[in-house]
Amino acid sequence: MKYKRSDFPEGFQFAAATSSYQIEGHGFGGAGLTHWDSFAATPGNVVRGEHGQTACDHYHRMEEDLDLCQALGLDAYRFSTSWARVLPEGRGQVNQEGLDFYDRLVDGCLARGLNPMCTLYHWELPAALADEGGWRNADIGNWFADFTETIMSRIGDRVFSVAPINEPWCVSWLSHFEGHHAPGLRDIRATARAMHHVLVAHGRAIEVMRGLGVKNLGAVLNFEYAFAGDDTPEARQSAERYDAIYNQFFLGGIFNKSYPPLVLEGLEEHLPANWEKDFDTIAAPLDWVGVNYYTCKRIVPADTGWPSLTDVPGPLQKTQMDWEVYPEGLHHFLNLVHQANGKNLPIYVTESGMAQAVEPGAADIQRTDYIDAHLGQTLRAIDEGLPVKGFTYWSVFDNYEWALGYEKRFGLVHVDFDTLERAPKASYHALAAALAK
Ligand code: IFM
Repeated sequence: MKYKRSDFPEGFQFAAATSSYQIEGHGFGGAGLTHWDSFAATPGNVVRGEHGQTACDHYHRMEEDLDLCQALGLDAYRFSTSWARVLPEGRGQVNQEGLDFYDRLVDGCLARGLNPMCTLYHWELPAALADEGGWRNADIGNWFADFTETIMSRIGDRVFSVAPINEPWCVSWLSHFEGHHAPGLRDIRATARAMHHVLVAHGRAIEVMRGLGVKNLGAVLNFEYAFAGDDTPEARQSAERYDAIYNQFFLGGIFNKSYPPLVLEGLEEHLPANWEKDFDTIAAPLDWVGVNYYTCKRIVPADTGWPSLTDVPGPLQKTQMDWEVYPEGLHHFLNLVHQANGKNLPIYVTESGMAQAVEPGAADIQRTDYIDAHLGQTLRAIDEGLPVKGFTYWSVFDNYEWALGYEKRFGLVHVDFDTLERAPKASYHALAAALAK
């Protein structure tokens, strides 16, 4: 690799990430059903109907998996807790086995010198709460606050950092407007409510954790660079609208107590009553901000209702996801987030990575190039004075890529989904060499 640990400031955190449903195996340890189980069981939603019941069986192989993170030379491990593993019905009865699992996970990180970076929710909503409307139901802020209290009362004293919700855009827009993720809705009213409630839930969780004395609380947002797909004013306006929905809405709520006018023009009439009154909760002060960044999109107008846009293919190199590789976008969003928070908050790249089908032992050059290019843009921002404090690769392991099942391989470690055998790829070894102290 081109870059190495010594190119970065002292204390910079090199991390890698996973999430609960994507690796643990939700069939184990008394976890309750989630909306991903029923979404995956519905024909046509997920490639080959694949689901997370076994996934990487991290539930039983956690020690071996943390050993791999340690041997890679990481400073931190970013994981998530499953709401349905801790509270199988979403509320009420606690699954002690689930709490014990996350307790062992945090201690396992600490024993290996890995800072535990925790995300409370990475998309596996308990099915019982989905039955009650899930993210559309205004009560979800309180349900999520109770879950936060339960899990953080157990592990909150030992985690390095916590973010309540991974990628609010995916939880709301992708899942309620585009219908690509659970619960698979395509409904503008549901979308507006989910977008707002996800931010209220974020704020309530921060409030609860401050009360418990949990330290180092942040938000993890995802971003996609929006190019105009052609040289017309209409394409430029469409790209601005896409940018407002994807990149500005959640930042606006959290740091500016407002939503962008370009989003309100389509969503305002569908928001819950008195939505402005929730901004004090939503904008609870934070200690850091996380940027998840993978790619760019080329946006053109579409002859549909609001937001009247679609995307077209671009010319850059693509990954197995068919996503263009545009590292400069990361630099753009580090700057955007820096300006938006206005408080010089520490920024972490909490996810960046690429999928490519690579067998163990084979060269993995596109992945190491991708990491190098995104580390380069991170370093560029640091050199310009931005307080970027860490970089997290997605993901440690090949895992369940949601509606695309198990074939999209983001891992530094290859997983054979028949035998569940782990095998570090060439990129794992290259990164280990770059991180060696
Ligand atoms: O696998 C996902 C992850 O769950 C959230 N961020 C993007 C990754 C790649 O699509």
